[in-house]
Amino acid sequence: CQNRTHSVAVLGAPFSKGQKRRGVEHGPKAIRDAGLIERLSNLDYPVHDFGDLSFQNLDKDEPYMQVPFPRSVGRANKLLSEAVGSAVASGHTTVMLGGDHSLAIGSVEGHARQCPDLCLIWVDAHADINTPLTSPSGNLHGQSVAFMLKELQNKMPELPGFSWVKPFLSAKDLVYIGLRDVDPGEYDILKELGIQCFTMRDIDRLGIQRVMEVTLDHLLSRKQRPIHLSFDIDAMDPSLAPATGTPVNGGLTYREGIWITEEIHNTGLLSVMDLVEVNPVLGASREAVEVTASLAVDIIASSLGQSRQGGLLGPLGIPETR
Ligand code: B3U
Ligand code: MN
Ligand code: MN
Repeated sequence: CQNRTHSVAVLGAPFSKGQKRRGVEHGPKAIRDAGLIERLSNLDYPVHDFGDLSFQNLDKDEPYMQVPFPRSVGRANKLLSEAVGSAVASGHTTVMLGGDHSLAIGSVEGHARQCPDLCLIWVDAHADINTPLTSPSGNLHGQSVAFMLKELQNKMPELPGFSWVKPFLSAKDLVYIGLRDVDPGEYDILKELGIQCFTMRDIDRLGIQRVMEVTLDHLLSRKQRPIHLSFDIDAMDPSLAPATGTPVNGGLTYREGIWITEEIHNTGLLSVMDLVEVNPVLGASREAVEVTASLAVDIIASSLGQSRQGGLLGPLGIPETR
């Protein structure tokens, strides 16, 4: 697990069974169509586009305790875990394009297998920390973090499709940013485990600069370690990211979103990032889809070092006339 980006791997995960609305499986294509690969190739390292994973359809996948498609979600995440693990093992800073946010289970698990001391920054309107027993919807994209946490081990039933996942993350190694729609069961879990959270209210109070300072201090002050950034596009304000399944008003501004990713880039420790929940079918117009996908590209490029301050010209510097 190296720090500083030398090369980037892009991996698409066209998958939507962590929730019930269709369309989010087209997220990877929408983000690529918005020019992702070209934008990343303007930064200074090679970009390897590994294309999209192909997920098989299971004909029989009955709900288990209100949870829809458990076997499909479990299997897709196992495949993704292996793909992310091998991209990280090859030394690439890896970008996973979703797909719904249940995919973070496989993405973070595969990353953690290679880099067991990673820390996780979860940027989202939602905490995605329901257990199957607290979830109001049953949807697995609202439960991803619960599968990861060691402290929730005795609160997680065994779901078909998930026997390969063993909890691997401690509550102290996780920070949330952007929360504004937290279910009662989730609130209890966040409080009981003492998880560091910055809700939109905290961002209003402290400012995004201070929020990132405390976030990075919380995760990195004892030692430098790889960062996993799991970025749900619905963290951004719905005026900026309308094409998503569960928009919530009062989200991050463009500049707050970019500040978060610039600060993460500046640590030199970003190892894997997820960009999830772009749903091109839910945009009210073509323009709504395009602004959402192009925002996703900006967030990814900024995480990987695209700078608002400009960059160097190259070794020769300013051309001379004589
Ligand atoms: N917390 C709710 C809603 C939700 C979670 N994640 C999204 N929506 N995108 C749930 O279903 O668990
Ligand atoms: Mn989410
Ligand atoms: Mn969300």
